[in-house]
Amino acid sequence: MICLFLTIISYIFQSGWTGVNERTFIAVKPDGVQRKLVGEIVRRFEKKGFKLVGLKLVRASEDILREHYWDLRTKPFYNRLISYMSSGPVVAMVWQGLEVVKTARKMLGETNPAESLPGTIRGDFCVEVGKNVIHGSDSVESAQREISLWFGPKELHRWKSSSSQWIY
Ligand code: IDP
Ligand code: MG
Repeated sequence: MICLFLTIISYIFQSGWTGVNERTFIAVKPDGVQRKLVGEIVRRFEKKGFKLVGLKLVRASEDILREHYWDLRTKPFYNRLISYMSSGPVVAMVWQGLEVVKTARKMLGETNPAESLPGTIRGDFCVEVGKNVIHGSDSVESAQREISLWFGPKELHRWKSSSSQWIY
């Protein structure tokens, strides 16, 4: 009885309080797919220790893209951004782990590749802001909104990673 109680408490502590269930939405943009960067990008997130819980290759509809980039609708580059993002398939992913939103943004680099440090994805693989190969949610709230926009609940998978005890 005590063991069961301790197991439940430790599960709640691990998954809820320590934030290891935080999720972010990452998308390899059409230029990243065309330039064969999907494997490299997935490799970086896997090797970091994050857990993949959703992945699909999709040709995003204009409706999804306009909703996804709603905050930027008044920017002069907005229409160009929508046509860039709908110019080919994107690889949409959900990654999970402790502080994954903040860490993923660091792994991506700055919005403008010219300001992104070497070692970051944008710092290593692209040169211009209009073709910056990858998207990553900028906050936990945006991540929740973007994940529910791009993925249905059945497309997100709960699974136990055998390496998690070596990461947490
Ligand atoms: P983020 O992708 O780093 O979060 P945001 O400011 O949210 O940057 O912009 C979304 C996307 O819009 C960028 O990733 C980039 O593709 C595009 N973008 C942002 N600023 C410009 C610009 O000044 N010119 C052209 N495209 C831009
Ligand atoms: Mg953004």
